[in-house]
Amino acid sequence: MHANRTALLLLQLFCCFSLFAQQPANNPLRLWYDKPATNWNEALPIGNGHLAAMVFGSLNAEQVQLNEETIWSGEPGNNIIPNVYDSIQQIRKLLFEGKYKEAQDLSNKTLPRNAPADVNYGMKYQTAGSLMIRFNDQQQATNYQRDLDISKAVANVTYQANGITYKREFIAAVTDNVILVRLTASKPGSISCNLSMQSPFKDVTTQTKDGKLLYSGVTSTVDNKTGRLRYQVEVLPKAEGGKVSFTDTGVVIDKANALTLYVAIGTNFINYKDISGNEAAKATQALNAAAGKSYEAIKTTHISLYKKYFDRVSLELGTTDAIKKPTNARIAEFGNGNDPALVSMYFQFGRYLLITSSWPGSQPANLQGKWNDKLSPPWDSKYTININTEMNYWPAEPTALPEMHHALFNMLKELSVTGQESATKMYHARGWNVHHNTDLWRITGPVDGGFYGMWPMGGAWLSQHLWQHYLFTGDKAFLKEMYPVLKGAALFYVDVLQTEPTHNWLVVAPSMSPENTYMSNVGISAGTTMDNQLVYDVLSNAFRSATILGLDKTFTDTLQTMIKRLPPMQVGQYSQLQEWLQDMDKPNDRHRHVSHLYGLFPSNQISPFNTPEIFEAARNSLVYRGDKSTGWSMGWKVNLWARLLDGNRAYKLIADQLTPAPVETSGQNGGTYPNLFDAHPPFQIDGNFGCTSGIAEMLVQSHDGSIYLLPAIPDQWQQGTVKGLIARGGFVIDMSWKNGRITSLKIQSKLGGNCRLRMAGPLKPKGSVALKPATGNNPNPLFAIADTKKPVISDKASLKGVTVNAGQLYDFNTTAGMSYEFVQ
Ligand code: FUC
Repeated sequence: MHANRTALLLLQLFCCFSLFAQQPANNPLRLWYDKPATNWNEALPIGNGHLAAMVFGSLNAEQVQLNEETIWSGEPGNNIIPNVYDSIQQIRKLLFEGKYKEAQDLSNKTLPRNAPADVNYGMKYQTAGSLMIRFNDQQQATNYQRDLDISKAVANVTYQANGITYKREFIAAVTDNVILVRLTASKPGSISCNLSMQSPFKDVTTQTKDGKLLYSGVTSTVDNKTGRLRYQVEVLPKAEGGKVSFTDTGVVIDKANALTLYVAIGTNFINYKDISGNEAAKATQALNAAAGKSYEAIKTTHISLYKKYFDRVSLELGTTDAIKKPTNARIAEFGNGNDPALVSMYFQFGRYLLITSSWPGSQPANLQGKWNDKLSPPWDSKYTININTEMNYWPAEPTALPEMHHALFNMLKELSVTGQESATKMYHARGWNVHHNTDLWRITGPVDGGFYGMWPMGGAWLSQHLWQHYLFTGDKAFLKEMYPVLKGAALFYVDVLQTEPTHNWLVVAPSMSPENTYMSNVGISAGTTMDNQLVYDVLSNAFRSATILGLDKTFTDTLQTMIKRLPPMQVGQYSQLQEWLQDMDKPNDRHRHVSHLYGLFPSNQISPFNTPEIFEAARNSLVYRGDKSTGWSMGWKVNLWARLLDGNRAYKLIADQLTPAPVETSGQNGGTYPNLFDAHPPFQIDGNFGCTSGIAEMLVQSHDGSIYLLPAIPDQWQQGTVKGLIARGGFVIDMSWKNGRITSLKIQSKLGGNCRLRMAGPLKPKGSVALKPATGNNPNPLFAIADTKKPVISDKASLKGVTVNAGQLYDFNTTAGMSYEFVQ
């Protein structure tokens, strides 16, 4: 090598390593550890929506466990069970006669739990295997650190051995569809390793060709679906110096100065009904497109594009010495320590996971986002849509990542097609529906039999996300594009609602309050509270959308008439919000689902100001349910306590979430793994997203006619600063606070219109626009409140009345594109 180039290389290496030496342990957005991962829940996730990887950082053998988002078992096709309509009619009759056990028995018989060979209960998301990088002996390593910098979406491993500093970097480039691994060392010629692939798939082919390591296979056959999804992993090693040689199934790198591995994965997936693609051609194309660029070039554009999204929101809740400890120690000590920066990192980690799992153009995040090392993951790692998939997208709008929400919207468009089959064949109804699960192939029939599976509400819940996106963005073109999906979701309920005999209310039957029972092994019901709330929302959203777009007058008349006939919410004998149409709740019911509180969060049908009795009853229900539960259940409860305007209780749920995860088999009590992944247990990503959303709800709420600033601040957050949270109406909020009072506030209006604030006290204008006390309804249509019916209250209930911190309401008019500043 030319002397100047050697000097330059040494200078670069010196800069690189001295940078590391100075890398502050106090970067607040860095998960870091002083030991390699000993299991998957300690490894660190990277992803670009399409590709994902878990990095272990082991000394002798680095494992980069790979995923590609379309590697699912099976093949295209729906899972409708034929000839069930007559039984559904019969179940309706039994329910209305009060023969609940008989109704459940018939449902179980009609949709058996143990799948007959010809029924498909949903496919499995499967791993792409692992790239293994085996090194020569380095067991005497010192100063070991591995980290994930979520402000840049880069993972690193560094250590010293034999006087040499080694560094590994990992990115899943959001700019190029490749994963890159970069190995460097402080002394030239120090990188010697072997590359190979390993996988739990048995029937795979590994070969070396054209200077690459190639690995290919086909996914599993499950239930009645043959595995036809083919994939190919391609690894291109680019060494600087040293020698690269190939064996039949591996690559040997000898004494390189530096090594970059470009990893691409292709599949034959084109869309949910077309798998005629060429996996090898797709992998090669992605690899070739990236291989012409240097690692540094890809890394630079990757970081800057990632930051465009990530940097929109910042949150500071204070920093203590705890930040100097490894992340696993901080989780272990959170309960008895003082570590507000762990909460802000956990909040931002949720945003990191949303960006890296749902990058525009990708599939929506499944139960594990995109990270899975198994062939048969828990619950198949598919989409459970009676809570989990929705929860994944709760943070999308308020934490300023609406582009990531589109992964879900695209799935909705597809479900609105496949769901017509279940609507027509099972229910003789127009429109579309989906039950409690779906997968890559957009199945819409019942999964797991006539108990869990008899829940025809997936379309009603998922389609709320379309309307919410509109409320945050005011995007009428989007509303118009998605209107057929919203209309189809509503049309299904127009056709299936049944008149229940006692009050002549219109209800869904059969259905259930997700996964819960009101009698031993009986959950099937008519008119559960959650269903009534969901139907209210889906019909109202279709009505409002059609009205805004000036469409479908006859249809909107029908919707209006039907909305009037929906059941009111009911307060039962224990002063609780009833979960079922009949007063059958048990105060000792600790079930993880809190479905009847959907009306409180994510919906806006329960308000301390407009429906105080229901608000109080909802709070009683949540108290009865208790705090500790599965990870996602606690994530939901953070949002619910925030909506109940109780910051200390919401914080308590965050603290419950930030306790070390119990062993996987322990069942119901969730927590957090060392890598900050949520534990159901086992790992399930929804709890991460739910908690991120809940923290945003503690800071800003905008569902109840105004923007409530600091609605649920716990004692622990005496002061702080948040920037970039989004409120409905397209308002961007930056604020600082001290002792619960806002000290400075900046509101940027993207859409213009009236801005109504609810907050603890008055603020002075910094410019010419002053706040004036608000009266009457908010004239901004994006703040319209729910028209919730008066509740029916049991004679046995004893409501005490609620006192909440209502703050004061202020209005000011805004112009699109302008910012407004206020100070204490
Ligand atoms: C729902 C939940 C379970 C689990 C599963 C994936 O069925 O009740 O707790 O999260 O989804």
